Amino acid sequence: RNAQLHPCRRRKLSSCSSFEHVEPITSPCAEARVLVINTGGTIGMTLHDDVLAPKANALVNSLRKLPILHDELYAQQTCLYHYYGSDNTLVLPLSKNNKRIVYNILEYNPLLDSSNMTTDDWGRIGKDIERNYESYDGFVILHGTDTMAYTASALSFMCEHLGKPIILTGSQVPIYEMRNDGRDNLLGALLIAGQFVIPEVCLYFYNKLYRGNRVTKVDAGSFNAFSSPNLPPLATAEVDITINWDTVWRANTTTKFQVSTDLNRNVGLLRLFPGITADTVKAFLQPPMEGVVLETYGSGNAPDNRPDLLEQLKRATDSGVIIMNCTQCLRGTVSTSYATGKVLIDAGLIAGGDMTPEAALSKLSYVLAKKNLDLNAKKKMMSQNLRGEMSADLAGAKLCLTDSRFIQVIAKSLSISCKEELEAIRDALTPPLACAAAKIGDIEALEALKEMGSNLCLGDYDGRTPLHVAASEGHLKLVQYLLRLGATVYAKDRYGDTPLCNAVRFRHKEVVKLLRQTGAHFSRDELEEAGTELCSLAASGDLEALEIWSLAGADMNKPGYDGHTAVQVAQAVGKMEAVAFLAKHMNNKHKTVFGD
Ligand code: ASN
Repeated sequence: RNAQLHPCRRRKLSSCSSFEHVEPITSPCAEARVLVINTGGTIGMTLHDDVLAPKANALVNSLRKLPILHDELYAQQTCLYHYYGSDNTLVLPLSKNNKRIVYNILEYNPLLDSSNMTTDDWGRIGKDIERNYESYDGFVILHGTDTMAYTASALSFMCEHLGKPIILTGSQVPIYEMRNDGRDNLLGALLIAGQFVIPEVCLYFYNKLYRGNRVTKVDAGSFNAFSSPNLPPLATAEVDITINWDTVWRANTTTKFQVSTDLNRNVGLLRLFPGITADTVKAFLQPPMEGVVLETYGSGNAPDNRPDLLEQLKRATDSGVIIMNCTQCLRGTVSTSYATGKVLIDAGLIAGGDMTPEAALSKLSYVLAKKNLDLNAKKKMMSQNLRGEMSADLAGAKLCLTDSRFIQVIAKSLSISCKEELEAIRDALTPPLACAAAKIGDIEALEALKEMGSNLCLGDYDGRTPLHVAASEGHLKLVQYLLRLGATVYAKDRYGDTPLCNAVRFRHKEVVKLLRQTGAHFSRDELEEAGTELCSLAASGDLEALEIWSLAGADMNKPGYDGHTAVQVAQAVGKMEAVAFLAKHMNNKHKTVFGD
């Protein structure tokens, strides 16, 4: 009976009182964990004196009663509450992909209407994500819609080297009302955060997942409240959830995730309008102002017959204020096609491309707070694309799919000519070909696949990505190459294994180090299971493997299934070298932060 339960909770059963009263499930499925941070917003509001205001301590209990957002029977059958030891744990019904999403809700006090949010609140969210990063597969932030685009933009910059999905959502109508958009928004955000490794700060609303720093709120009275005017959605949740992987931003990094909460508050937004006085502009640009987003006309234009105005702008940039040129238009980019645009370059403004004002403002706040950068370095950073917030210059774009000889040959033999069919073939062929190339360490073959526009991060029929294969084979250079291309260290194959698990199993120490440096970590369940493995390695005095497990982040104090630790086992069988090694590495402790 024990064996029929979810494997990660088997061990805990003996002390679970509810177990005897329910039928156990027959086929354990994969589980993902998502942390929901409830900051407030309409989604959890109720009417008080005829106005909407957040209601504390109500959301978890009402979600628990909604079968689409919580499966109580499964929770009982798998001793969910017992295992997670917290009454804010919920679990979704089985997804189409045969996954269970277990989620914890961390509710802030006080809950805020997002109009009351400040940069301190962004910092708090960032720190909570950082603290819980290794314990969850993804994060959902419940947030009011009014300033959601600002928070999403700010978090996108604050979250450096992000490898997991962070999805903001909320609603226009409270979840407690009969007709509401909160249930669908929360459900969609949870399903995506738990099932897809999209390493971005995103915003999910009305069946669409957007890049967080590309959105703006465009409608106060519609469920379709957000728009991402210059970038198509990252995913759509219609009959199926379809991820637009070509658009997903990749961090191209071998550095661990961290959150930078330093933000400069001396920034502002100034919108040009016909007849604006030089005095208004001058007043706005006075110290302590350090960074301004100037919302200009059309493709980044301002009057070129107003020397008084231009002089104020020039004075400010000369004195070190960074002024970004962003358009007032909802869609489109700043360019230099008009004389009325060129005058702003002469005044020292930086072109903001197609950034939204929300993104440009929070980017300024983030960049200006960097203490180790001088003014020129900050200006350079402002004009660079840091998190996919602005579109790249398309000059020198990658090879067109139809240019690829390989695909041409296949297309010819299959009598295919249209672009969509070609893309379908490429996408079907890429994963197994890329994995085969990774197996033999063939970077050139991977490079050729990349030139065809292939995504080298996708998994094959077993969910194994090229990074899994390269890690198994110990191809350090290739692992580096794939990480630089944005391959995710959090991909799980059908057995639930990550590239880190593979590198540990096949004892590739350097690969383990590189993956760890990039932020790879064992899951909570793997850390739980590690004790037994460590005991068996200790019994055979396998120092090499013990070292690799330690490098991979295993807790050397973790007892095995019978309660003995590895050092006790090594002592009992007289493996003194192992005893010495383990004693030295005993302080490598791990704990789950949420709930501490
Ligand atoms: N005023 C609300 C807020 O931003 C609006 C909403 O969530 N729909 O918190």
